[in-house]
Amino acid sequence: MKLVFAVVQGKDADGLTAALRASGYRFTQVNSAGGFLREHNVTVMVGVDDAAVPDVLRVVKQNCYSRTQYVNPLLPVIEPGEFYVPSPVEVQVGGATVFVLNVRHYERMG
Ligand code: 2BA
Repeated sequence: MKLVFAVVQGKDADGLTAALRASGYRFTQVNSAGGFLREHNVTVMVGVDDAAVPDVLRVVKQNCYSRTQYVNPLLPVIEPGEFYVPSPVEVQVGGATVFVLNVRHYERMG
């Protein structure tokens, strides 16, 4: 068994979770934020048999899109009399950042 972690942009989360439900996958979604942009993203955790991993990755790929964001870099230290014109830096985000972990033990209790 594997646990697929997919960090996806907030804008893609509803489409992805609807597609996972439609395909019959059980999953948990956690609201998260990227360490770099500090924007809302969603981490989806899907526990599946090894054989289903390629299909989960296909669903993620079909529902998550790459987007260009612009980030203002931190202001540098400027001396009196100097001035600084900030120019935003282009960053490519997504489609999704995916980790596939081995699961040592899985059990549903109750
Ligand atoms: P963020 O950390 O907010 O990163 C957003 C985008 O900014 C990244 O897109 C990447 O293009 C850029 N970026 C991130 N750190 C950077 C750095 N130190 N220098 C320059 N550019 C940087 P993605 O790579 O598509 O990542 C999207 C989101 O996936 C990340 O949001 C983070 O929440 C997650 N993520 C990415 N790599 C990860 C990792 N190794 N471990 C855990 N989470 C990760």
